Amino acid sequence: MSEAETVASDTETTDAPQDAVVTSSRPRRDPVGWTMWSIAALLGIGALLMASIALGRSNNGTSAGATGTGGAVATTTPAASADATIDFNAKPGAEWKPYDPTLQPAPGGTEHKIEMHAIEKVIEVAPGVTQEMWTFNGIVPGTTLRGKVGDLFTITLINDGKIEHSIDFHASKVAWNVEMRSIKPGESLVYQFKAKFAGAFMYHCGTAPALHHIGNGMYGAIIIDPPVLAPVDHEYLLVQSELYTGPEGKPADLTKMMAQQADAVVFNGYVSQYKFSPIRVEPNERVRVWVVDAGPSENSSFHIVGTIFDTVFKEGSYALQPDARQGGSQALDLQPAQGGFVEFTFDAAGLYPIVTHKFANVGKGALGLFQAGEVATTATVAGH
Ligand SMILES: [Cu+2]
Repeated sequence: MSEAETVASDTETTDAPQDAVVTSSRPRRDPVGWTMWSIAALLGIGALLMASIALGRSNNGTSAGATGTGGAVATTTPAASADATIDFNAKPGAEWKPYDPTLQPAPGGTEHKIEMHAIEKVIEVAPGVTQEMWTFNGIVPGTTLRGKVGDLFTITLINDGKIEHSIDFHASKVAWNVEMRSIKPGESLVYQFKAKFAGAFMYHCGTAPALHHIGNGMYGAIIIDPPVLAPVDHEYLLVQSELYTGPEGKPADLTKMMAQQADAVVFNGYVSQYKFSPIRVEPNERVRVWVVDAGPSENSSFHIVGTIFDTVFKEGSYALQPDARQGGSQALDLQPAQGGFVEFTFDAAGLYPIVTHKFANVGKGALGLFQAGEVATTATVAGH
């Protein structure tokens, strides 16, 4: 496919579903079809590279597990080639609903009694691709928990699944062999802890191999608010993770996880989710985005094109706040199992891509959009 043909076919995607804006019922024109190209232009990546990323997906999907040389490779090749292949140019169907990125405030009170169900469930992870995810409460990421320092959390974990599972809250100080023990299908346990420290914590299933359970969807976020949290107009949560596809409708591929050969890198469990369903805010509104890197193995350089973070909170501490230092931050760097938040505004109406600036992963689905105000699609397309 020539560059011109590729661009032409990409512009056809501007007729994507128009009803998917997350935070607003206002009608909008779908601006996303050209996004990969506009980001490429913005960041100085050539169209040929983007085309090769797009075209290279199928190669990636079939070659995973078949790297290197030697006799062992041949035995893994047939299984790997059966893995579901993600088409990064495909669009979700009309029934698709995005994972709501809105972070609700902590519920009142100082005690939180929560039921968590470990359950395997077939979930769409990319347009036309489903996997049997291992989940907390049937969603990936699992249900978000939130409280403040000093709160008491009493979680009942119920295993409604087919295999053993467990839970490990990074916001807790408890014995691994007690609260984090694995339970069989039909069993339950009570995991209680007092939140002693503020942060954007990960929780996950720790049943061996933990790599497989985290890599197949058993993760989520527990937010413990710091005592000082400035008022904002919107709060969102984005959890970055990888996908290592197994066959269609089946669990993810542990071999690819061990080789760190991710098929996709995603925010909130779905390829390019908020490209398909931009997060709607208004210019000059203050926005706080909490970010947790669930991994299992990839880091994040969380960046929003077109703005600068004036506040950064990472791993329990403010790295930056608006003050006489007049500092600005361009990216929040997180390793797996780290979290924090950034605060910012958008100065003008328009589209603002959400990425990890580890840019190989943008072409693999670590891409979203903020839409600030009304956007004239034709004008923005012409601009690129
Ligand atoms: Cu598990």
